[in-house]
Amino acid sequence: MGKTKKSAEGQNTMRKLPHLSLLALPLASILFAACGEDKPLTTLDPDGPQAQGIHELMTPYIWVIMLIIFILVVGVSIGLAVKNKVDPDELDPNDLPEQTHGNFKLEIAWTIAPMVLLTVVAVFTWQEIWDLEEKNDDITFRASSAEEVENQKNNPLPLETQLENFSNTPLDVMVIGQQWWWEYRYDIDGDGFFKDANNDGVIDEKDRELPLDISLDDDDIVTATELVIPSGQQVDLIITSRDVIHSYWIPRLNGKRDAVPGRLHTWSLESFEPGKYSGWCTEFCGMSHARMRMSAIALEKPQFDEWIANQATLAEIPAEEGEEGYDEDLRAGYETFQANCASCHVISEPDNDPEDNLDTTKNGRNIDPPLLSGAAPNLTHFATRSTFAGGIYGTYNGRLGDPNSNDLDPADYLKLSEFAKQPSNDTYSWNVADLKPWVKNAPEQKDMDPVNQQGMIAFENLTEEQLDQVVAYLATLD
Ligand code: HEC
Ligand SMILES: [Cu+2]
Repeated sequence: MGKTKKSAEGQNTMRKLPHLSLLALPLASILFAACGEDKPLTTLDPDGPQAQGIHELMTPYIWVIMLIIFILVVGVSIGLAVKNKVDPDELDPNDLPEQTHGNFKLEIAWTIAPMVLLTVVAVFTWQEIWDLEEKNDDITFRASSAEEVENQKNNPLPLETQLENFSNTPLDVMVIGQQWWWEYRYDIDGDGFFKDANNDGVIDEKDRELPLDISLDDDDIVTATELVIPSGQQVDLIITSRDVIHSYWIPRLNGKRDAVPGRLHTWSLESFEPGKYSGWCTEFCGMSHARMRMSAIALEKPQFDEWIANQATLAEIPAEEGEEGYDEDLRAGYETFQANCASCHVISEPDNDPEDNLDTTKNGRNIDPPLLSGAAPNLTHFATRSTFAGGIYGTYNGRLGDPNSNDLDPADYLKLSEFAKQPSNDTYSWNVADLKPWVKNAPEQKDMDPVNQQGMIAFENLTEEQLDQVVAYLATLD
């Protein structure tokens, strides 16, 4: 053991250094994480009863249990280190501490203590899980009898009555995950989210078990990415998927719930106040999983009713040449859209030709769905959404269109589409800079695989003029 004092000391510092740098990394990341001004995904700032319940469960775990364990472990370590401190000058490498082998009492203690602790944790966690599940019990899958189906078909209620009934009924929204965006469906006519897909005269679980692209009711309001809800009331969700497993998560409103193809999962959200609540798909779902975002937009109930009433309207078809209000560019944009885009995207518009009845077995689309997933975002009211492409781009320039901002002025949100019509407005303007490259070559803007029927194809064949016209037409979808 011919070690000199110097080399022993050198080794000590060498040994200490990596430990310090290992500590610096987590410390720095905690510090930097706290610096972020916008924290769109925080669970620590709940704003609804469900999220608050989860938060209240978590807080004592962190601050009581973890703090006690932390103090115990660190305290005992420091205490022992201080108690057994040896002056390096007097260090005798052969003077080993007393060697012990096994300590029955200690081992029993440190087996039982965590068991007791975890049991306590489990009881409160189960309690919370049950509370959350109980909230979902309200969701009923409406089954409609033969008469109801017949009646609905022959005497549909006037839109005004539908809206009134809708407003007075607790809100259910269907949420469908798809590579790589979320679809929302509002059952505006009150006959459920499904139709009599197997043609046996009733709408029941047999229809719900069929693939989504034939079982879903075409009459519902269909939108994407932004889940608009009334604040201050519970909204029940029915969550499923068209392709792979996704997971729906709006952290400030509730925990996560998986979207599994072929299954209908129930979940609920409620926000205390109006606002924008960001979310992200949280189950790895392929190439653009990291770009599959969404948000819940909570509005005061009267404003929500206003929003729904607008979503329930059909899109306007730009006037033809010779008709009043003819705009050459808009009409050309519309025609380009019909020729290139309508095979995937639905825009619900008045159908004047009864002969032209869409094949109801194909979910309102008159062609075979060209996508594996079975759908592309419904664009009927595209200009009322503040973000697009799975919430990664703003449809408008300005705060509301910023995917990373949680700012929401509900009044502005409601009249967003008006800003599209006044390009010179400096608060918000139609985001041509992101929309045009998207229409031209979407796979270049967001990784997707259109060859394998996942996502949108590129349109390199469209001229600059045609692209401008299509983007201008999209702005009319208010
Ligand atoms: C092969 C099917 C297909 C065709 C054809 C298609 N799209 Fe798409 N489009 C999609 C899919 C799928 C998405 C969703 C992609 C995503 O967000 O990951 C999408 C997204 C969009 C969006 C964003 C919608 C939103 O709310 O997020 C716009 C706008 C759009 N497409 C416009 C067009 C236009 C204009 C055309 C015609 C020039 C077109 N699309 C042709 C499949 C298609
Ligand atoms: Cu996903």
